[in-house]
Amino acid sequence: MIVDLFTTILRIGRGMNQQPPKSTFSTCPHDCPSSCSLEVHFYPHGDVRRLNGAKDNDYTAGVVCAKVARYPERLYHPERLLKPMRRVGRKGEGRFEEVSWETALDLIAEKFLEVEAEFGAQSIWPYHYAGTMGLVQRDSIHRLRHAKGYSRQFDSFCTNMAWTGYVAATGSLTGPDPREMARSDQIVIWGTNPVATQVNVMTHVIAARKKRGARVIVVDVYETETMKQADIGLILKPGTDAALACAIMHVLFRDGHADRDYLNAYTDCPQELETHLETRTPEWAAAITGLEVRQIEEVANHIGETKKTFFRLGYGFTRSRNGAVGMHAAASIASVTGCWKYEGGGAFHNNGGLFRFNKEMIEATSLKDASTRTLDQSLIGRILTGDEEALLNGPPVKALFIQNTNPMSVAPEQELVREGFSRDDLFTVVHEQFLTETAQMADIVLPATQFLEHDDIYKGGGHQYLSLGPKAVEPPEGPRENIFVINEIAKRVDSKSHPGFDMSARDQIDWMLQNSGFGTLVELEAEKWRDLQPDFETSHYLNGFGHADGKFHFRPDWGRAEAPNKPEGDAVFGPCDTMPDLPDQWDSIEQADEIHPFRLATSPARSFLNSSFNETETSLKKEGRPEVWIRPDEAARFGIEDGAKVRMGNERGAVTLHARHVPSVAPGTVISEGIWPNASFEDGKGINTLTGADPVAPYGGAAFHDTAVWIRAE
Ligand SMILES: Nc1nc2c(c(=O)[nH]1)N[C@H]1C(S)=C(S)[C@@H](COP(=O)(O)OP(=O)(O)OC[C@H]3O[C@@H](n4cnc5c(=O)[nH]c(N)nc54)[C@H](O)[C@@H]3O)O[C@H]1N2
Ligand SMILES: Nc1nc2c(c(=O)[nH]1)N[C@H]1C(S)=C(S)[C@@H](COP(=O)(O)OP(=O)(O)OC[C@H]3O[C@@H](n4cnc5c(=O)[nH]c(N)nc54)[C@H](O)[C@@H]3O)O[C@H]1N2
Ligand code: SF4
Ligand SMILES: [Mo]
Repeated sequence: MIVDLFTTILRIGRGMNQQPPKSTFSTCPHDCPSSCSLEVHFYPHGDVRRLNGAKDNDYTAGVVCAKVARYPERLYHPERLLKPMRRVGRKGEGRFEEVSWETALDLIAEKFLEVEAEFGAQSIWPYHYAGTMGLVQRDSIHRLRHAKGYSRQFDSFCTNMAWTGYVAATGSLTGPDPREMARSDQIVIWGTNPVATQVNVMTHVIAARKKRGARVIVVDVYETETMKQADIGLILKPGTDAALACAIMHVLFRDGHADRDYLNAYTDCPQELETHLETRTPEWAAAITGLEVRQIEEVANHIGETKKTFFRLGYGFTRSRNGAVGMHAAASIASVTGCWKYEGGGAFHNNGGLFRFNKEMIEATSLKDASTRTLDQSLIGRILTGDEEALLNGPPVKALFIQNTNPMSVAPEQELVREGFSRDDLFTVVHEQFLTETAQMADIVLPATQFLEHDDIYKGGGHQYLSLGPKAVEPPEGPRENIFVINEIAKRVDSKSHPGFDMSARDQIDWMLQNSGFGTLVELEAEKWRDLQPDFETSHYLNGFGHADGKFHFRPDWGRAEAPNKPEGDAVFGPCDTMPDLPDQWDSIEQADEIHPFRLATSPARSFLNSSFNETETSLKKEGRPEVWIRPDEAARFGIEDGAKVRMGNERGAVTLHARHVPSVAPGTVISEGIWPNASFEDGKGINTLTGADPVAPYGGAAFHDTAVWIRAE
């Protein structure tokens, strides 16, 4: 009796302690270089109230973008998927009926086994991308793929040209500590729009301006929100960045700003570069870029005179058919001035190379069969419509299992993508948080948890932190995490066994950390995040660059260059043999012509993240409607009034949207911000109707900002 009473008191006491906490920490899972460390605040009843940037993380520094600060809008969205569903209407009609998880998983397994028996395992294509950047929930799909010998995926949407170009130069996907921007005298923000795409860059840039009066230079194809905050904005024609870089280097050599000691010690062929650049004058570059000679001279002079110049090189300017060459040329400027030597100097793109993990349990790498074909994710339209070359002469794709991506919206060559997804003989499973345009094409739709409802671990791209995102709240009844679905399918399809299929997300994280020399989960949990920035000399390549000869390469061996995204085997993409030997303008872009007088860049919208957040009302309201921005003088020549409805098209298709007159766009260029839902365009065809999927040199990638178009008033 007394014992009973005692335990009751204990239980009550414990119950009180178990009150939901007021706040906890997490990491933003979205596909964004900032990978912000978050504080998550709760209501007393346990629901998430708001998110803000962690103040005690010195990269995030208390700041997150507005769309993530409003996260409860996405977490508690009334249209969130809550139940597994099976299609009852025609393909794409959007009519589904609810089924139990058990039924849904059994149906999937039955169909996958049937397809495998008839067409082979490679006719099933697990298709994913970076809707969550968590290593466990994003990459576990490979475990199923490798255990079954399903087709592999070549990731080409995003990073290929940028990483290849940077690593061709430096030999390593690392660089100066991005926090050093705050201690810089001049920051060149090149081909990225951080106000929209990675807001934390601006925190450090603004600190440098306030504390040191640093100058901010922005290079883009129109006046972005970032450029509006700059001291100097250079608006050039898309795909001409290498010409600008060459002319800047020409001036640096000409005017005595080249650091000859640095060049001789740290670079492969400075003399050849100088000779080669003799004809790459500002006049030459002005004709290509649309800039004025005076602008190029001015910026070159600032770069020459300011030793502590930090080049923050983005992805945007590499989404062109010559993107790797552009990135390599821009990074080369830092090696001509030798600004790598200084704190607050050098050229930074991404820190992905700092994170070296053993992912055996997540990915079952040991089960990978090198002979299994690797299908290019950007070519999904061609693949689903039976293009032999895109299928690598293998069997047709008869079943898709999709997590973390929305190809019916984000993939290029949408006409083919739509045709492919509409096939009656294609069995499509989509595991999603919302009924996206891809989920609408599915045979089976499965509801997914959101990041606050599952455990995961994240690595920085735009910074150097390894961060944890522990589960913070219970999901509603229904949605399940990615690894649940993967492990349950594996059980049902006669998969090879692997211990990874029996591990929780926390077990996975702990195993990966321990087997990669990063301690344990419990240790990381106590720290929340860990700073992996190497020492100053290493970060600034003062002990040598990443290539075998320790030099910065002005002369990359395109086609043989080492790159993080280099495909296995000898595959080369695009006309590799005509790539320039030294930094130079390379005319491989989709040129404007009489029929297609404009070049289109599909720059990011601030309130969307790719196609994510285009389901939230606040973001939709802030962005307005799909538009194309055109210079008033050029619009006038084509009789296009401000606000007019227009058709924009090329050989790949046409879209209907509204024109807006914007004077600060590069000549001959038009801008359409954001990946809007297809349904927000008048005839249901979205912006990627116009973009091409042709793999670009040297190692693939989609040239989303490199599209020639015609425009006519409706
Ligand atoms: N709000 C928001 N944030 C995002 C995203 C989003 O869609 N919206 N997407 C996320 C993803 S997946 C990624 S990979 C990153 C990408 O982030 P960024 O590195 O910023 O790259 P992009 O967003 O492709 O484009 C950046 C800028 O490049 C410009 N640009 C286009 N062509 C050229 C060119 O030829 N030369 C130059 N100099 N500039 C050019 C565009 O106009 C745009 O302003 O952002 C992430 N963050
Ligand atoms: N026109 C044009 N097109 C582009 C670009 C461009 O600049 N212009 N940018 C390209 C680039 S850089 C990229 S990276 C791609 C990105 O394209 P996507 O990879 O498709 O990126 P998101 O739109 O963020 O879509 C991710 C989806 O994953 C879902 N998701 C998020 N978390 C989870 C989860 O835990 N589990 C499951 N099952 N699902 C989840 C989200 O709800 C969302 O629908 O788009 C490319 N497309
Ligand atoms: S800036 Fe990027 S990483 Fe940070 S909260 Fe926004 S989407 Fe997430
Ligand atoms: Mo991306």
